Amino acid sequence: MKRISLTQHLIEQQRLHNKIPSELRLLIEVVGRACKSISHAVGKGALGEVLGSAGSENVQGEVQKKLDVISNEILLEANEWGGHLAAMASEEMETIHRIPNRYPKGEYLLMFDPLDGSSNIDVNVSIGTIFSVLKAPEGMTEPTEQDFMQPGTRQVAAGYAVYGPQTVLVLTTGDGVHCFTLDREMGAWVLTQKDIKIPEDTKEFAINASNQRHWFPPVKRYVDEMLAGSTGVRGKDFNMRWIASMVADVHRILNRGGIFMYPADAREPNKPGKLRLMYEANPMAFIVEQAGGAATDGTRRILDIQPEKLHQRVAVFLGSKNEVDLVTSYHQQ
Ligand code: AHM
Ligand code: MG
Repeated sequence: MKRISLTQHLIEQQRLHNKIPSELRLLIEVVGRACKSISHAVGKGALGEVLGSAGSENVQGEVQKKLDVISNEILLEANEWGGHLAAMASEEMETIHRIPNRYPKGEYLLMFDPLDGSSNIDVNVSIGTIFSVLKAPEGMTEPTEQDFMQPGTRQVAAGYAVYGPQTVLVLTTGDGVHCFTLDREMGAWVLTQKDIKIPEDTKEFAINASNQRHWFPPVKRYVDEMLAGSTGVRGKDFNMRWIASMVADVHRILNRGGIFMYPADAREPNKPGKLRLMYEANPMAFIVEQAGGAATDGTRRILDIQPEKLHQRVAVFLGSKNEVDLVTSYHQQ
């Protein structure tokens, strides 16, 4: 097998489509390098004394794990000095992180969830990093939070890494979705899947069913119909999977289809869902759409939502197109 590295892939994409400026390529490679470091830290586990709580909370009131904090630091440090960024934002930081004055500034804005699936860190289940890249608005001098308030359609790149049995990096720059596997001995990202497509139909769904009693009627109806199996209105049996790491659930769906749901529910009417729009839902929606799937918040296309706050939450339905369309239609009735 001819091995194509991440760098070679990006350069060839640039030659073919003229869509990946060298600054963006550098940015993606730096994020890829940071993900290698995170993968290394995750892989050490108890031996690296990286497990357990950091003894702090993030802005969303969630207890930070040591690896959440370490991963955030790795991404900040890796991306600060390259000159490709104007600012960064992270699940683990209350407000944006401007590039320090000692470094040159670039025209991109980077957002990330440094380590997604925090509840799985200490139990050796797949976790990952999610990132999204926007262009800074024209004429911006000193970046502010407002400069990040762009809908997901404006993303120029998005991706995630999964730290699982294998470490993989899944990436889109708007020309399909490609997957790279980390060759741990060589320290290289090697292209292993090109132009991934999500099957339009599926018999698999993912939702945290312990919240069932709080669901709104459209979600209840949709899940009940799947659970009714082959004798119900859907006329087929469905299987359920829930890893509690969005990266791992989305990666399964990308590879064999399925629908992932984290709906809003009746518990907190002002808190639509658990997942964050800017660095979880948007990048995943971009990837899923690029793979031929769909992503909505039940009524709207996620990528069309105009963000209002950095840590804004959103309900998420994404994956196989026909299923996302169906559950979305139940919300619209
Ligand atoms: P995190 O960013 O704090 O790790 O939270 C996001 C995660 C997702 O990866 C996952 O889909 C979801 O939370 C799991 O939630 P729950 O614990 O309710 O099943
Ligand atoms: Mg997360």
